[in-house]
Amino acid sequence: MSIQPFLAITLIGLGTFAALGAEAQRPNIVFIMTDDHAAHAISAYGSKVNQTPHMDRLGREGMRFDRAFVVNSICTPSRATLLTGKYSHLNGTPVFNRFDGSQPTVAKMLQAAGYHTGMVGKWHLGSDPTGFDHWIILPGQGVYNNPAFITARGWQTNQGYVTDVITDMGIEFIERRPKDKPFFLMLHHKAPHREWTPTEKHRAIFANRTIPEPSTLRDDYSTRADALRENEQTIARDLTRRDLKLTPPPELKPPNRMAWLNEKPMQVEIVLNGEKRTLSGDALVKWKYQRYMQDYLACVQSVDDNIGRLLDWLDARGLAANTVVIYTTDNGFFLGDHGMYDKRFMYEESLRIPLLVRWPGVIKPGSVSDALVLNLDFPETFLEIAGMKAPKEMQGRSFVPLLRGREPRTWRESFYYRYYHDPGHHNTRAHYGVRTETHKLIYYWKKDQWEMFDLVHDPNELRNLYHDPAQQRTVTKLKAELARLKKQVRDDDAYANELPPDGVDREPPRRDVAQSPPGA
Ligand SMILES: [Ca+2]
Repeated sequence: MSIQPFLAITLIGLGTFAALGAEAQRPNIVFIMTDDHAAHAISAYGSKVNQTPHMDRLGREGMRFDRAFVVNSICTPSRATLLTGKYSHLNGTPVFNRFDGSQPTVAKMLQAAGYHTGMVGKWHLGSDPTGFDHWIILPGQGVYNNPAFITARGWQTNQGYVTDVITDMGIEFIERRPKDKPFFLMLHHKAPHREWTPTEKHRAIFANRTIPEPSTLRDDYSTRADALRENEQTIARDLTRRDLKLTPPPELKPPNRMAWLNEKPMQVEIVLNGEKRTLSGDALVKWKYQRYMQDYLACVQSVDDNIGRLLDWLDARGLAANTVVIYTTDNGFFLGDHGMYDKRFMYEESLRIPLLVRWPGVIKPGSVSDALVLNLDFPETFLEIAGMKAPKEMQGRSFVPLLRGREPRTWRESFYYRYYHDPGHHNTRAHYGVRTETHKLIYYWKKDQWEMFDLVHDPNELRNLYHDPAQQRTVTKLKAELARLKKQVRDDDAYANELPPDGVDREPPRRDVAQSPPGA
């Protein structure tokens, strides 16, 4: 261990850190976060559907976390947690409401401690970023092609594909940094968020591939809560013509064209080997899954290419050795698992995030951790990397000891999760629950319905054991653990029945929205 933590605290107090010659030795932090990238679409995580050599490189040269999770699986709340180190009910952002940027954030703390801080890409918090020396963000979700950005000086539009543009901006931020300070860069990609618009180059890679279907694509939800039967994020019923990149008939003009694109087709006409065919039923499910995954994976491939480009650039500039590079995403995603796309639910595919960390000289290359880590832990981890102490209000825990190869005996063995947006998009029912190393208990409280899964014997979460008489001791234990955690994180059901208003999506000028999907 170095004496940096002590020095940091003392010298920040004296305000003389910048004058210290050792300043440049504090590690830089590049935090790359995508939007909706499921861990099971990364080859380092054993993907059966794609290859991601550059993300894999981070794992090979650093550490792969196999049990990294979010505490509220949706974009805006995840980002608020990432900045504050607090659960949604304490940072005031349980759904798509405006983030209060006047509260303490990790960016402000690093900035105050002498880091040059930057935020580039998807922000999606409704308010302007605070605590950053430089920021440039997509309005709301942003668009894939020729995206508009908001800066402190106003709006601008950049030509090009959003993943390339954001990577360029990240590199430019590092290039222009003051050389006497360490830097902290949040590089947040839009990809691979819906509606999954890839570049032509990446689309072509997957266009003629048949992606293997997940074993739970046709899950009938038997034994599970009504929430699954009521969800509106299914491959079979809920993908729109826009999602499926179907081309509107030329005679349709706006707004009818929009309406046509937003409909969820239960029958689709395709041309196969020069022959017109009408797909419905299971043939349509198969086809929809392929269309969805081909575009999703093509968007991921562009992210992977750009991570490769950034890593090469860090090498070329001699920055790699003293820069911690982190790759993760804001929430997991269903890739046809349980018949769904999207996230929100507490099931593994949506709950889990990829987390790959490279820190030369500290992490033993090729390490793997199966400790339970959370997006809640990021701020405290950044602070410890910077040699600082986290404020008591933060609710996570720095995973730097894990990076150093030592799992503390007191590391968490369970965690609390809560999803709020109900009524909300995709009709996902509000729920909360606990995940331990071996089990999961979920409570859909508005319906008073419970689910309990044995993750060791049923990793796909297909058998709800909540009502099984043989499992009642486990159910009772998990209920007690859920109550304990709920109290520990100080969740008093604020927002349970009254959610703050939506306020996140700032619409870009209309010309930037125009983005016709490629043909089917
Ligand atoms: Ca997301």
